[in-house]
Amino acid sequence: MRKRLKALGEKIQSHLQQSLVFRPFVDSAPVLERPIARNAGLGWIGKHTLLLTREAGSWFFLGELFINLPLPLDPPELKSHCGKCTSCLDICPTQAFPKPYVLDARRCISYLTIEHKGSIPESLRKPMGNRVFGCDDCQLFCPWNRFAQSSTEDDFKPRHQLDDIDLLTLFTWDEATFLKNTEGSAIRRTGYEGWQRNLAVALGNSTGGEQIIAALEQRLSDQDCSTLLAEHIRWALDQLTNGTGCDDSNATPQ
Ligand code: B12
Ligand code: SF4
Ligand code: SF4
Repeated sequence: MRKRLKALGEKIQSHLQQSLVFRPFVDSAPVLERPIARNAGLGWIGKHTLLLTREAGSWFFLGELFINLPLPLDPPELKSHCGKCTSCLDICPTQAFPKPYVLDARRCISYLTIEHKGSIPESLRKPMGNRVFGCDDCQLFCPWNRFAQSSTEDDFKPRHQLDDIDLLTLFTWDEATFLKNTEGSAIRRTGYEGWQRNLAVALGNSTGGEQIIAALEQRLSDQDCSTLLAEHIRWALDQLTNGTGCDDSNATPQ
């Protein structure tokens, strides 16, 4: 998206006599993307705190091109079209919304599995279920996303069968395989240790079985198993061996 915004900047430049200064952003700098988008009339900010449009729901990213050219202004979208709906607030597995339009990022699975580097608070591990990278539940249950269309862009297509693979296979990837299979993907952001930490939690929430327990124990005995990872593996083993595993969780990641 950033490359395309750059191409747009170059195209605008090609129509101008004066020199244009421009810079594209896509989730890449401290730019307040949602309020800017709302103020530019692109849509409203929903109770789940994401930008929504009537046509595309919230299944899109935001990007912007800053330019030194005065342009006509579009009116802001001031009205919320959420109405009395509270689906996103009710469905959130970790109850991350203290009130509508406010997210406590510390409780959000997206933060915990992607951005957070340390230990995942124990009280939030069970509600994480089998989510190992990000979470979309508040969007999945939003009625406006019924109108969203799937992207035809190759970049959005699943790679390495990541949409149909079991947690155990992912957990047994070594670091080289992790790096190879996540090349060019946002998943790399979590790092190998974070990836294994998330998978350990998800395996602890699975229905378990000998193979899963053996894989967790094997990893725990490895020389390179960090203190952080070991703590999550021990938690997972405790869930599985003390019969406290989650009933509604299967062994396929989301
Ligand atoms: C930090 C961040 C997160 C954090 C916190 C998210 C949050 N809702 O606060 C975490 C890691 C949890 C996260 C998760 C996700 N994110 Co995110 N995230 C961001 C990021 C990088 C910065 C947002 C931010 O915190 N800005 C700083 C704060 C200060 O801004 P703000 O919250 O908008 O606050 C403004 C107003 O709301 C208001 N305000 C807020 N609080 C208060 C309080 C008072 C008293 C007042 C007066 C005003 C006020 O004033 C502020 C200034 O204008 C943006 C990209 C960007 N650069 O904007 C993406 C972004 C919001 N994320 C995005 C996405 C897709 C996601 C996920 C779906 C990813 C996933 N699949 O896991 C989840 C969804 C979770 C959710 N329900 O929000 C997209 C959203 C696209 C859309 N349609 O809206 C963005 C825009 C990235 C992009 N370019 O596409 N994200
Ligand atoms: S992304 Fe998941 S955990 Fe985060 S607020 Fe939405 S439903 Fe809750
Ligand atoms: S689920 Fe309902 S309340 Fe939440 S953003 Fe969508 S329409 Fe708004």
